[in-house]
Amino acid sequence: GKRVKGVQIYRPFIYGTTARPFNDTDNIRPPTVPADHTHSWQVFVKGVDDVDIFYWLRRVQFKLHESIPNHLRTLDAETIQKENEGKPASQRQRAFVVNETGWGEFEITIRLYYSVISAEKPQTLYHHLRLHPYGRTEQEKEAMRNGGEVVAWVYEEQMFNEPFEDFYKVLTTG
Ligand code: SLL
Repeated sequence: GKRVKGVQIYRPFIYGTTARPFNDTDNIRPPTVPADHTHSWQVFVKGVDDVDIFYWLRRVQFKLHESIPNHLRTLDAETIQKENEGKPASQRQRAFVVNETGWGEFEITIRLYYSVISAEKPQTLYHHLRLHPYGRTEQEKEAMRNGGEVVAWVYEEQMFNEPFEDFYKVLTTG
């Protein structure tokens, strides 16, 4: 195939973590969760406003801390889409997401695999799981709190430079 010369296509997405401390009211520790785990958390990659990204991002691999069982988690868009079949729009999963519990912060390696026809190489992102708000000032810390949650989200734009014609069609027709 040929590349579309002089064209750059951008697709926005969000990645990051959301953490919530276990307490006695709104985030009760399930009985199966070890006693030293202080938080439930999730790491995700998704579209802005949950817009579909599965047509250009086909797989996300999250590499968690080695202390976590089965620390390499691979999610395929195809599998998620199959699980979505027959579900009402409001219940469809639109994110690549891993839900976990634990006690410590660490760096998560996020590997992005693009649509096969894009012929793009996988790309690696690094994201620090935040369980506790951080910052130099109370305002900075407060900005990370969202209700009882600690959010560390990054807005990013994926750029496709001179995409192949077939992929360009997919990108521009949805
Ligand atoms: C620290 N460098 O010492 C970090 C390591 C590891 C976090 C944090 C284990 C969860 C599980 C967990 O939370 N590990 O056992 O499933 O703070």
